Amino acid sequence: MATRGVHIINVPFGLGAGTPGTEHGPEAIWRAGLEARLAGLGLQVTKAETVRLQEDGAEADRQDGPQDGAETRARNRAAVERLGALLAPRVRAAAAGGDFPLVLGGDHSIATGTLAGLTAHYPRLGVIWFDAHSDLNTEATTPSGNMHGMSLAAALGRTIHKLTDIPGAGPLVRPERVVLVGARDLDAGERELIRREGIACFSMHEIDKLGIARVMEEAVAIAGRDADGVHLSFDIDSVDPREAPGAGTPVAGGVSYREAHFALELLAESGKVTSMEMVEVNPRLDPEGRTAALAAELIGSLLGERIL
Ligand code: 4U7
Ligand code: MN
Ligand code: MN
Ligand code: MN
Repeated sequence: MATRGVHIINVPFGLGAGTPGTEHGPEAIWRAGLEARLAGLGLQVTKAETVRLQEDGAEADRQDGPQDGAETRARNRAAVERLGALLAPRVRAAAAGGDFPLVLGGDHSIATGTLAGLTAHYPRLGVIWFDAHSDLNTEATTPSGNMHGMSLAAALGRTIHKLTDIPGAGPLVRPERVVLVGARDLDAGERELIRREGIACFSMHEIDKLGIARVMEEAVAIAGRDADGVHLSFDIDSVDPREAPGAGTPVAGGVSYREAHFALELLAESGKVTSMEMVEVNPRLDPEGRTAALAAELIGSLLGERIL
């Protein structure tokens, strides 16, 4: 990794998810010893800041159903949009400052804000979306109304409120530079969008068949094609629930502990990844803190930690 400074942006936000708790993700990942781990790698946290909505975390604000009227079935849409508008300029500044931007969620709805900030700095950004899901629902196709299942669609411009509606955002993310890794739970509308747009998808089937090393090699090649930056959006539910129990939307049959580490070690070796976000860690579902500990370890692997 060329950069030696890491700029951390904590995003304690959980209103895009159906299950409360991801708003406690950042504190749990820090508590798992993130800073010492980075220091051990010779990396310095040059800046750590927190982006939050004033009212987030208040259970009273959690809404149970679609609240935005007939035009959209997206729950807590206004809050997700406000959060994105606050987050994007901070991410842009982090990237522009030359340090490695590391965003700690929070649920995955924050990704639209992260990507808006990144594309402002890297207009030809590639994206590796490591997730059990594809987060490609729109307000028309979402089965749940939860916006953490729509953030990649928003980044591609497929939802009512999309990446380019965020003030200061760069261009939309291009489908030909998006790679899904670890998918095993796709909704009908998502499948259709993936096929129609020709989005590269290395589902668990391809990982089983090709092996994670080959998959990561191809993922880097696709995301990096004519790109000026490559972002890793890592949803902890990509990892098998046996190893990552603290995820709100667990799906059996995920990548193993070693596959996850190996994948991020290979990304580190590639030297191509210019930013990362770690999302969906829900400490409320995992009082032992195993999931946050894994998240901190995986960040270490992406930033160059080696066994020997
Ligand atoms: B996550 C789901 F229907 N697809 O849209 C939806 F299965 O950020 C799940 O990947 C979305 O954790 C999961 O609600 C969002 C569901
Ligand atoms: Mn996700
Ligand atoms: Mn997911
Ligand atoms: Mn989830």
